[in-house]
Amino acid sequence: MTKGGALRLVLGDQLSEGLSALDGLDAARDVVLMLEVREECTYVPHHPQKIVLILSAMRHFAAALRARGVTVDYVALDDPANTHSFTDEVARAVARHRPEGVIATHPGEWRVLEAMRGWEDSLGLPLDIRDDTRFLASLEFFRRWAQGKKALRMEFFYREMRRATGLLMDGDAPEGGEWNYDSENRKRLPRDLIPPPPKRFPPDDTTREVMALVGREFPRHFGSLDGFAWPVTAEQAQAALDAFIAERLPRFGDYQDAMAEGETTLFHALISTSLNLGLLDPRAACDAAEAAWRRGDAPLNAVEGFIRQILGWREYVRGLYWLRMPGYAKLNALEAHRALPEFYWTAKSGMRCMDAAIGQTRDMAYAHHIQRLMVTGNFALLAGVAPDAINEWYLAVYADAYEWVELPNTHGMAIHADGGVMASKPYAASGAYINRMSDHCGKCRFDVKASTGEGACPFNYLYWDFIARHERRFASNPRMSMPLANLRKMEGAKLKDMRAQAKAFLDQHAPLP
Ligand code: FAD
Ligand code: DLZ
Repeated sequence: MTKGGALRLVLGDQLSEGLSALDGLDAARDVVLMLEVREECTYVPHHPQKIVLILSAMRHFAAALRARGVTVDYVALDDPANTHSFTDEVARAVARHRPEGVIATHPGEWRVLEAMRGWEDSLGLPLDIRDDTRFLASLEFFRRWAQGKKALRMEFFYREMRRATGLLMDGDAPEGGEWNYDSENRKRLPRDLIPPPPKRFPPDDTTREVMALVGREFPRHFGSLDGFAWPVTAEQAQAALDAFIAERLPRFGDYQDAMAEGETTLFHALISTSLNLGLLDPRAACDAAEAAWRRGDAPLNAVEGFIRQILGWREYVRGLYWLRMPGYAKLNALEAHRALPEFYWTAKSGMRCMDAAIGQTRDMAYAHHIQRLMVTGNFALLAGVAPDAINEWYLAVYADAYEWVELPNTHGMAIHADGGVMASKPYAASGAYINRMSDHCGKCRFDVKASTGEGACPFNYLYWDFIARHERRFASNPRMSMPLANLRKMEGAKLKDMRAQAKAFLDQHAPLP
């Protein structure tokens, strides 16, 4: 095998039975190629749990294909002949199998697509790069929607997607009469409400073997391997979704934006790793949530909120990424150039909210959306951290991170580096927001009510330093008129103090040499 057959490449985040690269597979002649390569493990220093998750899920997927009689050529990370790059490993596999052609599915990152585009010439074989059909909107659908539009707002794309899929629709109208119930989804977590913990999947033999390998190979990557509990098969991913729908979906909406001391997951689903690897189908996740609402098991604000994240945000960021790359990654609208403060790697800023978000990131390779956006993202925005530095951090530290989803969320939503392609104004907030949505501030050594002086909350003086720094730029944005008006009312000496304190705090936390 494969004389006359095809070499079918399956990448680490393409672990779906229905993958387009496997369409029409002839088990008698074709070979599936899967590659564990160092280049993919190190192009950013991925969290060890992320590497374990991907390699273990790949090994389980290969075993499932083999059990169905498919020939899988699997190159392991510790294979002495491994050249550790996709391009060179595909060339070696072509030499081994002499296929008629290579079949692949469109990858999730621009840099991989660029590499693939050279393969036809370098291999001297036809290469068929098929669409990735595991999304609810094709790239063509997104392009058509975006065409001629001045602003590409998610909310309008989402409505198109509701119409196109029929999800939560009553004929032509949205169920319940509204498209979006976000205004109901901003509650603080009550003290006596304990969220049910997500389902955990302790490592099996395969995962344990990969954990030992990753521990040996990447000992200096940020993050702990202990406590690994991510789903690594489609069956486990389904069990995680089922548990979420039964136990946490009903309150997902209410507490979607909440943060709380000691609560790392609240009512979130923890399914992004499975969706992004291809272990879970996004449509199935949306259908399961809608069915829970139709049964009366979950309220509409929760179900609409959950479906919007997947049908709206997830599809939208992917469409935007492929529409705007490669230029999108280079944008730096706010001219931010600061290096990443050292506490993004140590969880020792002294700020309770930051250290909680970074600490759980180190321990679990997970933080929920509002921690990513309004804590670590907001800090990077206010501090003026360079887009490349903060993008690399998000891409490295989260188990669900691939550039197609990480980049628009960070670059566009969190740090406004795209100058407003995604969001009409920066998501900038002072400590008051964190105090409203969490109980962190009560236990923090900084005072959230103070903006200057010893012990003032850094988010306060950084916020005003940010607004003042960009005063001229924001003057033309009507959505920034309120903070600008407040800035102008502010006493000059107070602003001066805040700006000096912002500088001192950031200088004190410059990166380690
Ligand atoms: P839930 O809150 O339970 O939401 C359910 C699902 O909706 C998620 O699993 C996810 O698939 C989808 N979803 C929710 N919000 C978004 C969003 N903004 N964009 C895309 N999908 C969304 N998500 C990633 O999958 N990978 C990333 O690398 C990533 N980087 C991010 C970086 C920043 C700065 C920000 C602000 C957000 C990022 N997100 C990313 C989006 C979001 O934070 C995660 O999808 C979510 O926290 C995953 O946890 P969950 O499964 O518990 O999600
Ligand atoms: C992220 C990742 C890692 C850490 N390792 C591998 C690997 O060894 N083999 C593989 O096929 N894929 C890996 N991946 C995922 C790829 O980086 C991903 O497929 C591309 O970034 C395209 O989305």
